[in-house]
Amino acid sequence: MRHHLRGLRDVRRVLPLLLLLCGGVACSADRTPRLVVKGATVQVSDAIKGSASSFMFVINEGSGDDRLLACLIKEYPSVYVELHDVVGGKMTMVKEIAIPARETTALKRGGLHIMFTGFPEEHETKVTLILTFEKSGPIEVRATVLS
Ligand SMILES: [Cu+2]
Repeated sequence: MRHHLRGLRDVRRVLPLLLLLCGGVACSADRTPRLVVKGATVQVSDAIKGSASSFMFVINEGSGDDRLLACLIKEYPSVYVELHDVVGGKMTMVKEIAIPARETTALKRGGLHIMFTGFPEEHETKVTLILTFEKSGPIEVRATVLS
């Protein structure tokens, strides 16, 4: 009886380790994206009132592709959001932003970015962006507001 209980306890100890290995290198068929977002900023436009763009680096350390589908500002949920790219020098709305596996996708000036309309004139110096990814789901990111 005592021996049996001991065996159960050992299984319980080993199980999390197995799961951990499976999430990492052991399961090569695994196609899970692992996202880290860094350097997020919101640049308020001085030319167009209420207009702002957001830039950041989305690092995908996983072995699966992902896609950015939407964004929301937690503090200002009524702000209108679009995903944009710049094609041939012209800003164009896009439905999604590809986040390929093992790559860093830069949202930057003159390229892919998030566009806000109706960004409040009086605002916090930092806001929380809720980024929604197809596979990774919602990720909250603190962004510095530059004006
Ligand atoms: Cu734009």
